[in-house]
Amino acid sequence: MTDTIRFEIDGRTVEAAPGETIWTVAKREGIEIPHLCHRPEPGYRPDGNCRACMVQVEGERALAASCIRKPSEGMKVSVAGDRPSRARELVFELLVSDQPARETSHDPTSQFWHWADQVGVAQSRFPEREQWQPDTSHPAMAVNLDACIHCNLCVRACREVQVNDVIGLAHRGHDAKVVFDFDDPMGESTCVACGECVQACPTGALMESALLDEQQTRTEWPDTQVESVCPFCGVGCQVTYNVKDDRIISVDGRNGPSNEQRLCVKGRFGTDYSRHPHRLQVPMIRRADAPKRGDDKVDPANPWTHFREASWEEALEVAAGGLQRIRDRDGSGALAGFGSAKGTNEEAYLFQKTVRVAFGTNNVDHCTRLCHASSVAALMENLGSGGVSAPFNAASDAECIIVIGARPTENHPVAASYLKQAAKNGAKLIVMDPRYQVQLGRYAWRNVQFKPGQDVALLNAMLHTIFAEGLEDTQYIQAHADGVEALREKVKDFPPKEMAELVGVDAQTIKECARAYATSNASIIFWGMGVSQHVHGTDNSRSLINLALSTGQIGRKGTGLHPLRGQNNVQGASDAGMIPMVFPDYKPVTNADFKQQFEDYWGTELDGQKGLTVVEIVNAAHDGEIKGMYVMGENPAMSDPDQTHARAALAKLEHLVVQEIFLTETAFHADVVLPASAQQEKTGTYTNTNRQVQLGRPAISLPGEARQDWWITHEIARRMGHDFGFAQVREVYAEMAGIMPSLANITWDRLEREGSVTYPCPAPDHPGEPIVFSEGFPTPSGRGGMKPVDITPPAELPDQDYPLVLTTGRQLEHWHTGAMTRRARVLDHLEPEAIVSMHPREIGKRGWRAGQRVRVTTRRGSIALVLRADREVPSGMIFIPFAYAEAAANVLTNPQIDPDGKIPEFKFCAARIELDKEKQAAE
Ligand SMILES: Nc1nc2c(c(=O)[nH]1)N[C@H]1C(S)=C(S)[C@@H](COP(=O)(O)OP(=O)(O)OC[C@H]3O[C@@H](n4cnc5c(=O)[nH]c(N)nc54)[C@H](O)[C@@H]3O)O[C@H]1N2
Ligand SMILES: Nc1nc2c(c(=O)[nH]1)N[C@H]1C(S)=C(S)[C@@H](COP(=O)(O)OP(=O)(O)OC[C@H]3O[C@@H](n4cnc5c(=O)[nH]c(N)nc54)[C@H](O)[C@@H]3O)O[C@H]1N2
Ligand SMILES: [Mo]
Repeated sequence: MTDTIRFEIDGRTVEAAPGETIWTVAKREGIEIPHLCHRPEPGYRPDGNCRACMVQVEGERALAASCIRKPSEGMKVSVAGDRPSRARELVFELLVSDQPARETSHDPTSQFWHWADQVGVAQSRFPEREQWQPDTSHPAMAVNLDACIHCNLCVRACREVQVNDVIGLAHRGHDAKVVFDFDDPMGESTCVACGECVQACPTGALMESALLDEQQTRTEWPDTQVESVCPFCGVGCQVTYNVKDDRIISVDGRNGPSNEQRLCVKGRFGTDYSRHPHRLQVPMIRRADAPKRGDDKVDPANPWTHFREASWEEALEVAAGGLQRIRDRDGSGALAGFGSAKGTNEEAYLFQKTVRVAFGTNNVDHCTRLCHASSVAALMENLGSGGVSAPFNAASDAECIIVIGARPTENHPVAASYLKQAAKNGAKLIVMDPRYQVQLGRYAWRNVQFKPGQDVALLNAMLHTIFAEGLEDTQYIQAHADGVEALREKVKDFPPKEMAELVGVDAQTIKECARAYATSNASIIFWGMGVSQHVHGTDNSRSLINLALSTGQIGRKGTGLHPLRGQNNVQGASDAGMIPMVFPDYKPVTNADFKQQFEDYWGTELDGQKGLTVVEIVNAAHDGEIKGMYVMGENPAMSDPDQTHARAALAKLEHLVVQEIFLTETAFHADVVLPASAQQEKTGTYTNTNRQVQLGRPAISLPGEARQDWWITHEIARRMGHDFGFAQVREVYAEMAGIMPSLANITWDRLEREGSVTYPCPAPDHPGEPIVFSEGFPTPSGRGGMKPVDITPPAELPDQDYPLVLTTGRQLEHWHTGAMTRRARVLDHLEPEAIVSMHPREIGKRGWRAGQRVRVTTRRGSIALVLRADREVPSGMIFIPFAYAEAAANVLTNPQIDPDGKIPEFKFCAARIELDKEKQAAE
């Protein structure tokens, strides 16, 4: 290579690529140079402030910090020489003098002490400095500034890597001090507990408090470290589980392609749910004298009022026998299964195979139906593929980024860090959401706070501007997209000026956003549940596709369409065929050829009719048409809309088998409860939102008699007469990969070696294609489709009795129905109770106070919870997260569904709020 720089380190000739520092080259050459303020991991800018990495450059008087100094041709660098060695020693001596003595230090095995040992400085000859008070105000992290060396890594971690802007360095010189916000205790600051600073801190000044005793001394060290993936969201962060005595004591971010070492509060501090005492440990069968199903709640700490213990043999016989009985008597159509997007690809594949082969029906679905079903419907219809066109990290290459109906700082926090970084580096970030987004909005070029349910009006108005001003990409359209004429005609009816009032955004802003998106060299769109969870969710997504195709903002670097996938394995579970209309890899069940292909592969006859979807299955159970169900790793009694109806449906089932890790609200209704494996206990692959297939490994053992999910499903199929003959997980993977072209070139061995491979993958040594659709689309014509769409109002509009719009969703700390996160110590501590958010002005107008108990009522039901003041929520709207069983949002929500995606309208219904009279009286 011509740009290579040749220079010498300690007399050895070495080569540097352009931009590389002396430190990086030395490291590659196996020459260790101490470092404290320098972190070679991605995202960290060298700062050169601690001077632990000093080297001598021949001919220069002053020593140089090797972490920041770049070599030049012919330069002679001395690392081991006397002068640089003594200088580094002195640096460590000074630093050691400022540290608590090693025996009482917070982390005697920290990076700092490691390097002090290497340099040979154990004790200092300088006097010790004054003591600091520990800051233990945060439930997950302890701050002990007596060990702080002002290396500034935590500041860079917080501001530059995770872009949370909480940590700063106040004062100068000897008084310099790390502060949170305005020198607040960490636990009272705006810290979102991503823990990046803890991971970066080289001295133990910032540490996981779980590793420390009361004297702030480290007492816990891992005996093993296991490379796995995070169990929570679709970002798919790679983690290292640090394990001691069969318990995860801490979690670190690993250098995965989607997270580059970053994590969020759940991944880092929330995996202890798997060791919660409520974990199911023995198979259970409903007692003959138990109360009627669904009539009352079961105490997960004492399930014996409703269930009795059973052996695996008995439990599996009863579970499979009940399903078989219904199949024999009422036919396959009387059975259905809900699988899990939290489980592995192999579990999902086995689950859908069991329903299709052993139950004999396509009635198999999962939470994707409640999630991106409408997005996928629109994407399949118009682009021929439901996956993302580019990874979220592509935001770094974009000039314009639209985030619409998604709240990534809470729901995909690691992805959000890339979006915030891109915005800080100059990309125009446009946030479109009825609820203002403080965290992301700070970095936005435009915050478009528009009226809920008006996405089509807003997006059509943008398209109007694009066509009216000739900003469409005619060349791209000619080459790759159909339907432009009809679209152009349609959006003529949506001039921004006329849409402004309906949408609640001035025409100028709409036009500016349209221009920015259309004219930038690379624009990318991210969307989430605010787009998909409406009765017009598919139309919303069609509009986004229209935007991308009309402007050619897809298929190139920095462009694309990215529906942020929610669950850790919702992409994989969908790919694996846990969808009622399609076999694995989206092969329509109604297509005779595909049916034949799968019949041959599985050696059995299959059902050629589309199965029912989640909400349809619940309705069919309510109507008595579905009589038996197998639910694995989903909690529909909490996550389905119109909960009273959903639970009544579950209660009506003749036979319900629930395979879970906790006794959930769904399991309350079960006849048989099968104790399964948590993510931390199993082997398997997961596919994240970026289409990266990644390997998860077991870190801890199964509790009690719990068994692996895949084994349980396999047993149920076997006991219904279909022995698939798998002995281990990798065999399941091999069968999947054998019939799923999407997994071509991605072998199990490869995943064990590489940890992560993106599909589609063109060759066994290729890392996979992060960006797709550069040469057109996987549709029959090879072209994408633009579809004109009209405004469909939400199914239930506010009126006199129910004057407010109720929207539901998530919080950073909780996972969906709370089954897991309310059993995670730190997460539960951070968000302990059910709340409804309302703008403080609206609270004031009613003469109420935040913190009061209120009652929220819709046409479906009523719940009582605590009122929270939240400036993000616009007037006329209230927001409720759906994680709290004691005040379940889905008691209130509207089950009306989108005609194409069959997704319910979780984001919009009419509601009323009043003070909770009973509670006020009791106070
Ligand atoms: N902490 C946490 N993270 C999660 C999850 C979790 O439970 N907890 N769940 C995971 C899953 S499965 C999913 S699907 C994702 C979901 O992630 P997101 O899609 O971010 O989910 P939500 O919070 O439900 O809603 C997103 C946004 O839609 C906005 N919105 C409401 N109504 C409208 C509307 O009419 N139009 C538009 N454009 N926006 C609207 C809301 O104000 C909200 O900001 O998160 C994943 N990550
Ligand atoms: N009101 C309202 N409702 C919504 C939404 C909304 O925005 N608003 N969003 C919808 C969306 S996008 C989604 S994705 C759904 C999510 O709905 P669900 O999938 O029903 O919600 P989770 O709480 O994630 O349920 C996962 C269950 O799996 C269990 N589990 C975890 N790991 C394992 C495992 O390894 N093995 C087994 N066997 N079990 C395991 C957990 O204990 C938990 O009970 O909710 C939907 N419902
Ligand atoms: Mo979801």
